[in-house]
Amino acid sequence: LDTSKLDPRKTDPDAVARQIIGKLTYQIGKRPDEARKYDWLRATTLVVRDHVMDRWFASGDRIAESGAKEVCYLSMEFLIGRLLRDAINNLGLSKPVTEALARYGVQLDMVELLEPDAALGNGGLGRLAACFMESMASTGVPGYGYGIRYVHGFFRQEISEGAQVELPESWLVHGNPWEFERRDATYEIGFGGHVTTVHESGKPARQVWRPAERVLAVAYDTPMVGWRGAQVNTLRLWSAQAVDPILLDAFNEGDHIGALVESNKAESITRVLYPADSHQAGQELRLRQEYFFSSASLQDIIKRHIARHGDLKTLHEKVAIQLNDTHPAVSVAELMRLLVDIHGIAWAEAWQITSKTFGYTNHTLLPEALEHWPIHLFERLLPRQMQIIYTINAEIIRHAAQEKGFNDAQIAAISLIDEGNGRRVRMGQLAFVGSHAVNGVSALHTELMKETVFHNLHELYPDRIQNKTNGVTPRRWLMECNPELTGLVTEAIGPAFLDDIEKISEIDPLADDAAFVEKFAAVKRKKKEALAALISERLAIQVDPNAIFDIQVKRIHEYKRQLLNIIEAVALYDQIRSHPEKNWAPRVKIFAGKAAPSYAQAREIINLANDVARLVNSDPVVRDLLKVVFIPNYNVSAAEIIMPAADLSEQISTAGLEASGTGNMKFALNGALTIGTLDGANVEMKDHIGDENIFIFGLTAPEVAQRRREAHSGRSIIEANPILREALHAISSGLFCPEAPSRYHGLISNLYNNDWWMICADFEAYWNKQRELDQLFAKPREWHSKAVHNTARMAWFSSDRSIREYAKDIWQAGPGAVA
Ligand code: DL6
Repeated sequence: LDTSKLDPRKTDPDAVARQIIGKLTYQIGKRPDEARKYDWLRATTLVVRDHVMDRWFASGDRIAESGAKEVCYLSMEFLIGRLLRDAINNLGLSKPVTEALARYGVQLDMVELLEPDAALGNGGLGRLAACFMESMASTGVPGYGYGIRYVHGFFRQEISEGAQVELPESWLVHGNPWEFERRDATYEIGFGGHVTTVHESGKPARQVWRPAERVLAVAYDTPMVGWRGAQVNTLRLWSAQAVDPILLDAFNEGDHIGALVESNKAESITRVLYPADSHQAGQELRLRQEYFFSSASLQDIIKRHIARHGDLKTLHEKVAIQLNDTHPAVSVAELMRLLVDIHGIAWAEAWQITSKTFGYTNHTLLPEALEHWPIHLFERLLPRQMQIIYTINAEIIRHAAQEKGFNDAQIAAISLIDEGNGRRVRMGQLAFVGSHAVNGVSALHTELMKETVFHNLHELYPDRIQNKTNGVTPRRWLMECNPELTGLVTEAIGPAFLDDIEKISEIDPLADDAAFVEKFAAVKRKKKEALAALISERLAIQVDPNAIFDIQVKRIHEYKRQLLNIIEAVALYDQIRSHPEKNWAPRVKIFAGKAAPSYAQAREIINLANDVARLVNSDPVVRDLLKVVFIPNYNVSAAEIIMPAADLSEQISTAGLEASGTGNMKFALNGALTIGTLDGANVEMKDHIGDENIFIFGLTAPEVAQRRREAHSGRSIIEANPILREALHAISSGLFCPEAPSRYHGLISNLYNNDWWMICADFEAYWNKQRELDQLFAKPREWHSKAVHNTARMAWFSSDRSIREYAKDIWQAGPGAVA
C-alpha cells in the first residue's frame, strides 16, 4: 500500500477505497480477505472520522477567532443513535463510500447496521437534545453539548411470554471509534464534607467547602457534524474515575476487594442511565450524577472561557448555558459557588452573571416527574450548594414579599424549599429563578406552564416564560431514513430543499397531481414492505403491506394512552368477528416502546398488547383484516425504519399532558396521517397541515381539567357504549390470557372507578375517527394526496427552526448575533 496516497481529504471512490484499506491494514491489522463485517465498520468509521477532523479544527478556530458566543447545552441525556450514516450523509460521502466498499463486495447498508445505537437517553427529551446538536451544527450555532458517558445506556428490551424483560445494554464493548478521550480536560468533583468560614485580614469572610470525597470527571469528545460539514460542534461526555484507582495500603494488607471499593464507587456514577423518563428517580446516585456532570461542565466552561476571553465577568456575554429540564438545575448553585467562592466575584454580580447565562427548558408538567430532593440528602452531599440555595431563596422571597406584595400562599408556592412535603429542594423553582429565560416546548404546554406549575413564579417574573416549539432534524428524519422520498421530492422540485427545508412546501400543489401522488404512494409501499420484512424476521408475524399500518411508538405511559389504542383493537376484533359481512379496512396495529422497570401499569400495558396480539394474530376469522404487533426494543434505529412506513400515526395522549411530542413530527414529515388529540405540538401541526389533513378527536385540555375536577369516572360511559363495554369485558374476563385470567382486572376496574386518563371519555370519539379513516383508506388517491400535504407542510417542525428561535430569543448566539 502506498501510504502517500492516504490523503483523508480526497473524496473520490478510489481515494476512499485506499483510505479504508489503509485503516484495515494499519489500524485493525487485517487484510481485506480476512476482514469481518465489524472490521469493515470500524475501518469505514475511522475513514469518515478522518474526513471530519479538519472541519472540526476549522470550526473551533473560527469560533475562537471571531470571539463568537458559544451555546452549552447541558443534558443528562443525548439519545444520538448511530452516527455513521449521519456523518456520511452530512459530509456528502454516501456515493464514494458505497462504491469504495462495493469493490470489496461489502454493502454499506449492512455495515451501518452493525453500529451500536448510542442510547444515552430515555425518550423525547434525549432525542430532542440529539436533534438540537445536529441542528446547531447545521445552522452555524457554535455549540457544545455536555452530558454523561454512561457505560450502559437505556436497557435492551425483550419480550418473554408477553412481558417486558430488561437486559443491560453495552454499547461500548467493541470500543467507540467516534470518541476522543481528553485527559487534559479532567476535573475534580467533590461530595459531602463540611463548609468553614475563613477570615483573612483585610478581606471579606469566605466560605470554603472541604469535600469528604472526590472523584475525577474525564472528558470524551464526539464530533457533531452539521449539514454539508460546514460546521462541526462537540459533544463532551463525562466519565467518572477514582482519584486513587487502587488503594495500595488495603491491597498490600490482602484486602483485594476493599482496595477497589473507592474506584467502584466513583465509576458507578457514570455506569448506568436511569431508565425513567417521567418520574423522579429519587436515589442518591441520581443526585450524584446530576451534580457530577453539572460541576464538570461548568468547570470546563469557565476554564475555556478564561482561556479565550480572560475575564470571567463577561461569561454571560460569551456563553449561553441551556438547562435541558431540571436534571442539571443544581448548576445554578454550583455556578454561584464557582464564581463567588473560587473566583472571588461578589455575590450580587455573580448572581447577575449566573441568571444572564442560564436558560431553562421544561419538558413536562407531570407532578411525579418534577424533581425535588430531600433536604437532608442534599445537605449531606452538597453542603455548600445547599447554603447557596438558602441564600438565593431568601432573596427571592424578600423580593416577592416586599416589592410584589406576595402573600404566604404565593410565597410557599415560589419557595425553592417545599416545606409541606418533608422539606425538599425544588429543582424546577431553582432552575426558574436562576435563568433569564424559561421555555416550554409547544404553545399549549407553555400556556399550561404559566397556568399551573409555574403560576406564581410567572406572576413574579411575567416576562420570563416563552415558547419554543420542538422540532426534528430533517437530515436524519427524512433524508437518511427515507432516501426514496428524498429522491422523489428532489426529482419533483430539485435539491434546494436539502439546504432549506422550507422549500419542501413546493411539493404541496403536487398533492393534486395524480402521477406524483402515485409515486408518493409507491415510496410508502416500499417502506411498508421493509417494515413488514423486519416484523417477519424478528417476530415471525406476516403482515400485509396493503393494510393500514397504524403505528404507536413511544415510551409506554398511561397518559400516552396505548391502552386506548389496544382497547380499540380489541373492539375492532370483536366487531369484525360479529360482523364479518361489513367492509372493514384491513389494519395492522403496530406498537413499540419501553416501560420504566418500576412502572407496573406500563408493564401491564405491554403485556396486554402482546396478549391481544397472540390471540388476534392466530384467529383465522379475522384473517388479514386485523393484526396486532409489538416490536421489541424500540430505539432510534428502529424508529428510522418505522417512521417512514406508517400510514397512520397515533398521537392520542390525554389532552394537556404531552408537552410536545416529536414522534408526531417524524411521522407526518414522512407522509403519515395523524390521528390525535389537541395536545402538545399536535395543535400547531393542525394549524400548519390544515384541519382536513389531520384527524383530531377527543376532549380538549380545559375539558380534561374540568372532568377531573368533577371526579369523573368511566362507569356510566361504559354502560352506555356496548362496543366499549364488550371490549373491556373481553379483556377483564381473561379472554387474552387464559393462563392468568385475572391479570387485567385492576387495569380495567380503574377505568370504571376513575378513568383518570379519560380513556372511556374519549373512546367513542376515537372509535368514530378511526372508522372515518377506514373509509378514507378505501380511497387511496385521497389518502395519499393528504399524505403529500403532510410532508409538504411540516417544514416548520424542523429543529433548524427551533434552534434559530432559541439562538435569537434566548441565547443571542449564532449567525447574525453580534460577537
Ligand atoms: O421536549 C421533548 C419531549 C417532549 O416532546 C415530550 O412531549 C415530553 O414528554 C418529553 N419529556 C421527557 C421527560 N420529561 N421529563 N422530565 O422526555 O420531552
